[in-house]
Amino acid sequence: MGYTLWNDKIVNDDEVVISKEDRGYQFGDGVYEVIKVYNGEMFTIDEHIDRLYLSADKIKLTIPMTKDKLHKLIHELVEKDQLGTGHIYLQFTRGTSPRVHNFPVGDIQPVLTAYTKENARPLENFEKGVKATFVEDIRWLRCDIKSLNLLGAVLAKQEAVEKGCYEAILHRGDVVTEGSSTNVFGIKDGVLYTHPANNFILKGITRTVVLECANEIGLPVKEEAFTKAETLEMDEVFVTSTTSEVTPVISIDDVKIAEGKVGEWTRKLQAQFETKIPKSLQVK
Ligand code: DCS
Repeated sequence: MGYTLWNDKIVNDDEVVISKEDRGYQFGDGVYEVIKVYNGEMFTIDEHIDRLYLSADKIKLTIPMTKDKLHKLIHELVEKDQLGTGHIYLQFTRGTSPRVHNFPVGDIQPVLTAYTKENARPLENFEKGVKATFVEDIRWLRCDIKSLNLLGAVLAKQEAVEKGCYEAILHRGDVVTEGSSTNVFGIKDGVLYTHPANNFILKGITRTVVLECANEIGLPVKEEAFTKAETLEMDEVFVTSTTSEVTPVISIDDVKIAEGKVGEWTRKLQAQFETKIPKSLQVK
């Protein structure tokens, strides 16, 4: 039996009651975060909490507790679950009320649910790299919000999986934006490129950490978009996320990137990322 953080209490999973008229359930009206836990320690927790409040603000949802209180509750959940290495899933919906599209008037309480999941780090992917496929980015124009509305991402990832790929690399017209649940990076002639953090992508927490790593190892960064054709010509390509960390991409639609080998800079970035992980579980 697992536990769920439900509003301001940690309860047994089977005690959670979600209304059929919860706006998250009916409209995807809410925001979420996925937070990595290494050896019982939450990674970049303040950054995730800050982004959650920012996403909530962008959809005019007021989270009914302070950041400190939320931090404390999530910490309690991790302890109660005795989570080692894995992640926390957390979401706020706008709450429950009779179904109308506009925000309900009157008293409506946002609904928080959060739970943990034990998950080994995907070390084999880090080591060998993964395959990807290009998929048209059909999502809305506010991808900077970590919204519960994920249908565009769901359809893209499904297409990737059906093609035997790990990730869908999304593009608007010719321009690569990000992955269905990752940020995309390319390295060409010793420069690291990634799409600027605007409304077309989610500003990944891992993305920020990796840009920091690049600085630390002397790899110049340009936050500039690149095209599909340019992606295929990159010396190295990789994707990042909370759970994927730095995952090398070795082919896109069966076209090999750098002869299908994981590049030197990617290895250096992985090693630098590793130094940031608390009580490091080393990649062997
Ligand atoms: N871009 C999109 C569209 C994402 O959904 C995510 C994370 C990222 C980028 C990377 O952001 P982080 O580095 O902050 O994780 N997606 C989360 C998800 O839905 N599952 O795992 C991570």
